[in-house]
Amino acid sequence: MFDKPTSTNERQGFYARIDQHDMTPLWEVLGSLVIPQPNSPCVAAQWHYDAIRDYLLEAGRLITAKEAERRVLILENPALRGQSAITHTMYCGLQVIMPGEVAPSHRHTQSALRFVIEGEGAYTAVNGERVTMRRGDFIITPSWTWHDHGNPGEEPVIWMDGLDIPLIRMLDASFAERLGEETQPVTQPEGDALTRYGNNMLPVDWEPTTKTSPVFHYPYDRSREALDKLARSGPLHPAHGVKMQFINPASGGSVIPTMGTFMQLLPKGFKGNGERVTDGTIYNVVEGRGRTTIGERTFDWGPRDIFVAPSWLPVSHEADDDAVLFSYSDRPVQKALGLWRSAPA
Ligand code: GTQ
Repeated sequence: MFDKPTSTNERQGFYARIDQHDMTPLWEVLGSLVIPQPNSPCVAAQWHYDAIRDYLLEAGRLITAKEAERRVLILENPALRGQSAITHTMYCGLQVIMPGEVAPSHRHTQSALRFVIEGEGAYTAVNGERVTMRRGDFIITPSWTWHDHGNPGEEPVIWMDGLDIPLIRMLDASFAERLGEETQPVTQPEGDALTRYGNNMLPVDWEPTTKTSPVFHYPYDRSREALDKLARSGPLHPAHGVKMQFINPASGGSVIPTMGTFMQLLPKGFKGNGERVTDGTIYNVVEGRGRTTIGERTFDWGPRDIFVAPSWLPVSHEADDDAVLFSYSDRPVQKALGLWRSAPA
């Protein structure tokens, strides 16, 4: 859109002289800075769970959770290798905790979400409360809250970690510290926060003190039941079926200020229209089989597979069975700044 002016010897000489003073001319770069529509360097990509699960278990034998602090294999966007990023703003990893292990308590300004993929019997502890992780559960660790994970059960437990690490890095706003104790003191009975804040009521004298949801566990059975009823009663959105966003009951906004989290149901036989959105999105398949076309590529998926759709590429889903997809992105950040856009593709 903004074409570069012609190059002359005189101009090149000028650029070389100002270069010595850490300056450069805008007119040489404007066309790549201010572009008519998003053109993400990120690519669409997929990780089949079956192909990577053995590596997670191998990591489980290679290093302890304690030594690693967090035993995680990071899923890197193939176009952003070395940056610990699955999109420009979002991080994605798969964490494994073996029976008997504890991942020690720490806190950081990065917010985290956990989406439970495999196994039962591990817990994550947040704000003095432990929550037992079950498949399909969505759990958050808000910014600057102490959190530790433990597995008193019998089997390895694996979940997906979504964090805003690249965004916080860009903002140079990372702080982190260790508690010093392996586990934080448990002060609340299990389920307390969900009962107190997650039943369409809030304690009468309670005022929020943070921008994060006071509910930190969104159990799968509740989300699944809602999606199922809504899919039956209709109408379906032509591009995304029934898609719900998880919310902070105190604000009606996103659960985590920097990350939007969603769960959608695509009924058996669904063939969605294409749609573009500006938030690059990470999907985790909970149930069902189908395929998603992202730009020029089509990815066949089944339970536990993960795929990523970059900003503004057309995305269209098809489902062979009733399919449920969990997803997350930086949508609340874009919305807060008035930047988020979507369009049919
Ligand atoms: O569980 O606290 O995947 O601090 C990356 C950084 C998980 C965690 C990650 C973390 C954690």
